[in-house]
Amino acid sequence: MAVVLGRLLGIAFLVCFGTGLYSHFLQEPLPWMVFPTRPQTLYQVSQGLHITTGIVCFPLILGKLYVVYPGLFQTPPIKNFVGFLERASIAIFVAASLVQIVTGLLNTYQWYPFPFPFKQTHWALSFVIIGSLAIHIAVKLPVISRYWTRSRSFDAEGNLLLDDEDLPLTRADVAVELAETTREPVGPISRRVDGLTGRLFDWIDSARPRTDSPKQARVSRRGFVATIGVSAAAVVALTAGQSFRVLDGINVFGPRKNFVGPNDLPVNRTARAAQVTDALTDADWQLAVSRGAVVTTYSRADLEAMTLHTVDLPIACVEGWSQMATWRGVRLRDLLDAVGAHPDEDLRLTSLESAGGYRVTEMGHEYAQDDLTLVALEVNGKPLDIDHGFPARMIAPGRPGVLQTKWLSKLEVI
Ligand SMILES: Nc1nc2c(c(=O)[nH]1)N[C@H]1C(S)=C(S)[C@@H](COP(=O)(O)O)O[C@H]1N2
Ligand SMILES: [Mo]
Repeated sequence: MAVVLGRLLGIAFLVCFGTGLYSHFLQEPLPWMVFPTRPQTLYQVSQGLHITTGIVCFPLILGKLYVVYPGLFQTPPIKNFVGFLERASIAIFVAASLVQIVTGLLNTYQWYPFPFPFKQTHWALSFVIIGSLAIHIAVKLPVISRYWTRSRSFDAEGNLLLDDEDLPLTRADVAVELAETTREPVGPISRRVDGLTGRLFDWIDSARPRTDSPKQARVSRRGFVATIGVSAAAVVALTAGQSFRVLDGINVFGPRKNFVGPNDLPVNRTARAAQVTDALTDADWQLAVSRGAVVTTYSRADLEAMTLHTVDLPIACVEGWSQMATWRGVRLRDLLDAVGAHPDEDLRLTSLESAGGYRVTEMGHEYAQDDLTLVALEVNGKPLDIDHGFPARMIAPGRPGVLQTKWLSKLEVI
């Protein structure tokens, strides 16, 4: 069970790490990075996977800790240097993982009852986790490779031949070992496994002294697997609807519900929270588009008078929730062409918002030049609500929600 859960956790952590790196670099790209803009739902899927996989880690980690719990209290606590490395890496791994998934989950509810910044901590801990996992696997590598390379076989007397230990291991040796063990009985398992492993179990079973009455395991294996399986399925089913439409109907715990909010779309940060007032967005509002000394300005009426395009693109928040919406507005490229921007030039976006980490952001040329990237004026058939970024907001394919800037005021070619 420890190995099975360990493998599942290994996969889950790699999925979280990979999708996490992708999300991180979308928000803080290295200078040479260029990102794919298709499929439009790429970030929605990758971040949905990140959050959902993170949530599945809860039952998996608790299950794994339950299984290995007795091993955590061995005596003596540390046997040798490798043993020390192993236990230290596990201690760090377990602690970091628990902090990571708990604070990650709280972040999806935008609840921060801890004294450190979420984003930086989440980023740093991911390397602590992957690093200590690598040490853990490295320490276990001899066991792992022995498992995959060992050829098990039996001699004519039915003694087990192992290729790297004192050979052969006799029935009598095993009987002595078994008499001292208090693990669950192996009998019933042998009927369910085939091949060499099955023969190995049969063989061990046949060597077990008949007088031996092993203590019952704490929980039956079947009950344990069912508990982990059902909890994992339940936490996914009851939250994944925030990221994956098909499960929307049973989204009980996910903090955002589809279609609930102005324009039938949830709001992340309200105009009020961002201190964007009606006065800032009234008829005097203007969008300035510039490249060096060349500046053009547009009122909302000017933008409405341009060729408008309609696109279906999701808002996909880093916190996991996402929703598809139908946007109508001016193609960004048309505005950039008007100031003579080159196809390989990036863009800086400024919002009316007075403070906040996403007031000023940058957009790579791959998004700026994309047909689907709009300065949106309407969503879902109605003018943008002020909470969705009225008078105008950016919407581009495959970008995290945080970069879909609301209440635009300035676009500068850089
Ligand atoms: N100016 C500005 N734009 C912003 C934000 C913000 O805080 N300020 N929040 C972003 C985040 S985190 C998300 S998920 C999306 C959500 O868009 P919505 O509120 O219209 O659904 O807007 C983005 N645009
Ligand atoms: Mo977001």
